[in-house]
Amino acid sequence: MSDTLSTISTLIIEGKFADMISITNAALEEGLSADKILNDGLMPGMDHVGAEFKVGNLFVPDVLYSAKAMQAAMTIIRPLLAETGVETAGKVVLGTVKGDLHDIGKNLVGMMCEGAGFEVIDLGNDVDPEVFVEAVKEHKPTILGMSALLTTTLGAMERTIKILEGAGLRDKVKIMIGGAPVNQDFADQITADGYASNAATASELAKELSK
Ligand code: B1M
Repeated sequence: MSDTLSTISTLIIEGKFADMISITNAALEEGLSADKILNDGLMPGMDHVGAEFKVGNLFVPDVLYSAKAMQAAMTIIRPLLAETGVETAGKVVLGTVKGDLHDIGKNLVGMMCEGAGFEVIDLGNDVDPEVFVEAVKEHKPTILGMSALLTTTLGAMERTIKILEGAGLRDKVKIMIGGAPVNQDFADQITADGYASNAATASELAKELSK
């Protein structure tokens, strides 16, 4: 890993959000691509934060500073990731499900999909099933993407699919789901069209489902 990528990971871990703009610009000036900065600098840092939070070595405020640092860097690399898509691959309506405020992973999925050439309509977090369904009606996306990070919010994915079925829209859109507690078995159980374990495979899956 280059020194700059390693510094980016460290700054994410330390939550040094004020330094993220300058280090991200320095990485770009060094010739590092936006996706390399994301995959080899920012994401390893965030993975480390998640692991340390889990074992109690980091606390909620630490994680929030790291998330803020991640978001600062993303303001610079988001448009660059989006630029790498040469043609519109389709439309993705994306959101974190009802009751769930985690949006870092969902935002990464959105950015990777933009990078893969999709137009992304991000509904944010804590999204009601009915709001997802309304967005499908309004935007007619190729893909509906739902993210959940809490085991307690997984049920909202199934509720959304049921409401889509009730509205006669289920066969109009492919459903992609993801998030730490989600797996392929769960996707099969709720009849989602696909599951991706990370942002990179999510954009590949979105392309696959759009064929
Ligand atoms: Co929360 N939190 N959190 N948290 N948090 C987890 C998820 C947890 C595992 C931590 C732990 O206890 N070890 C745990 C859930 C336990 C469970 O349900 N099994 C947990 C908890 C309990 C909570 C609270 C309840 C804590 C509390 O208040 N007592 C609370 C809930 C609030 C709510 O949502 N209602 C809470 C709050 C928070 C913060 C606000 C402090 C903050 C969120 C900030 C934000 O998102 N803006 C936070 C964070 C940051 C985490 C951890 C540390 C990191 C999550 C993250 O951003 N990871 C997390 C621990 C962990 O994951 N190890 C934890 C980095 C991100 C890049 O990965 O989100 O997994 P991830 O996304 C990946 C893949 O999953 C996938 O691609 C992404 C990129 O590669 N993916 C998709 C995600 N969505 C996808 C969608 C797709 C496809 C792939 O298709 C559409």
